[in-house]
Amino acid sequence: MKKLTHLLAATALTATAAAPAMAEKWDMPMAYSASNFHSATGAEFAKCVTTGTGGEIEIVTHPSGSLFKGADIKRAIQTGQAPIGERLLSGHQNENALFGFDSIPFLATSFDDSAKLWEAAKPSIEKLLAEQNLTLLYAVPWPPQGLYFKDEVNSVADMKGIKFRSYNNATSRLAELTGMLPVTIEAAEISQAFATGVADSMVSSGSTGYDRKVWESLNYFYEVDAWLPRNYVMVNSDIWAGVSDANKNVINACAELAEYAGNWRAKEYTGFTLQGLRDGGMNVGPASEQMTNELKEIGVTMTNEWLDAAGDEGKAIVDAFNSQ
Ligand code: PCA
Repeated sequence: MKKLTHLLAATALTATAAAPAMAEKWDMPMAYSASNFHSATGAEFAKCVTTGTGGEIEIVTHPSGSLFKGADIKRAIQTGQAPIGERLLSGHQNENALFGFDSIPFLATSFDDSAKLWEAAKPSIEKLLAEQNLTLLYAVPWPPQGLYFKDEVNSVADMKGIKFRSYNNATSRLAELTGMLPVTIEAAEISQAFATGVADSMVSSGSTGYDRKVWESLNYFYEVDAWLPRNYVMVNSDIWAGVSDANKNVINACAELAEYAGNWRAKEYTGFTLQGLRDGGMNVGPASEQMTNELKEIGVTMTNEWLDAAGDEGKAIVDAFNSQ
């Protein structure tokens, strides 16, 4: 962190001391609510860049999918409609299975393991993104994923026929394998979906349930700790190539700081939001032994399916993770 602070101070000074160049405004679409810790981290990152570049690059965040919806953010950045933005990495699993490395049930279930898994996967993901004209700036995990239901559920059999809100391929597949009916809905729209009965369950973090006040419709949260998916911030590579070295240094230093702070916030937010769900009136606790064991079996199936789909590179990621 010391090195980082020095770098930041040095680059900020260089940037402000230079003759003012043309100021650029970078709109930064983000999919999750302004109050969410990812959005708060993004807002701090934006401020850091704006200050650090002496206003040469001003980043303005647009949370809650207000500029582009989550599913449209990557394309908007690839095509230069927006220079920078944040998206759920595993949302791209339908393009390439590798993007789903962080949504394999029960592979990495703690913050420490999630960090190790990310270390193993990062070079492959950076390469995939680079091929799509995207440069990775930073990535931050969500808290562990648990299961939300309206009614009490003690086994996979109890899940049969329940309408399930999904957010990527892995979550849709989980619904299929548990006999539920998946419907993909952006986090920004789930409060309404639950209120109107479009869905009665989902897998997500305590954080998203808290942000969307799901206790207004749902009553149970089972702490399954299935996986920790990741959000990442990307910049259009053509635009990145046109940024001065001094400003690139500032942005990279701000990104490093954001990743550090975002990880810290994610951990802090885990307990805080689970308590928030309880305060909202939800039953929060571990799943029954039977349900846990049945979900673990489904996890084995999904791990094998992912390894088949992700090929040698996927296997190398899992092997590198397991050997750490
Ligand atoms: N919240 C996001 C993704 C993972 C999470 O915890 C969502 O539910 O859309």
